[in-house]
Amino acid sequence: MNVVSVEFLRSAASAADFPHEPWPQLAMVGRSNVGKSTLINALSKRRVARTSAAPGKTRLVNLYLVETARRDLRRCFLVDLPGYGYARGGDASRSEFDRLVRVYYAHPPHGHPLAADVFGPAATLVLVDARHPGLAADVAAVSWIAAVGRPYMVVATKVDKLSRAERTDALHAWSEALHCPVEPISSVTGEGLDALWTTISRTLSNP
Ligand SMILES: Nc1nc2c(ncn2[C@@H]2O[C@H](COP(=O)(O)OP(=O)(O)OP(=O)(O)O)[C@@H](O)[C@H]2O)c(=O)[nH]1
Ligand SMILES: [Mg+2]
Repeated sequence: MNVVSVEFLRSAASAADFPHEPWPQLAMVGRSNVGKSTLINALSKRRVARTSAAPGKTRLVNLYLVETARRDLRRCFLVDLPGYGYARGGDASRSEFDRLVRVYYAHPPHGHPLAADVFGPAATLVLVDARHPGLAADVAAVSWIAAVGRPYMVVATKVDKLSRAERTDALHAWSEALHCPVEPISSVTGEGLDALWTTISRTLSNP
């Protein structure tokens, strides 16, 4: 995937800050520390998003505008959302996202009959940690996203930390738990990222 440029647009703290531009938005959803911001950097091949070994780094809706050399997807937004599972009190099975994320999903994407002048996500990339198959918070998040009714795909991050045998078992367990395909990726080795870009382009260019 040829990323021509990537630019941090802004951090959205309320609905007025969500994009007004018509480019399709891919929202990154996942537990805190699963690797959302790191994946944005890996997909862009630049260090634009702030990452951290401590969970809870991303608190707002961070918008990254990507320009690509693909004819089917000239521009899109990669949207870094706050992670879940890091609430005070540690309610790991919480099934609803933070208020800001729910407001974000209440906005239809550009081209939708109800769309106004502020747009929400066209599709979602759900990230789960390959090492922890079937976590309740992730299962709940995927069913929440599925209920939104927009396209979504699931990737299992950090597969570089698993042996071949462990990874086969983990991926099998993940797709059983979520009842959908789960693609292995690693932002460290780059594994699965070209295929992921292809899926992203196909999804965002055919709403
Ligand atoms: N080994 C390995 N480590 C990874 C990978 N992706 C992310 N990490 C590490 O996981 C930690 C968390 O990554 P972040 O990208 O900050 O996680 P996040 O999902 O954005 O977390 P929040 O902002 O708290 O929601 C960092 O130490 C990353 O270096 C991966 O594919 N492999
Ligand atoms: Mg982050």
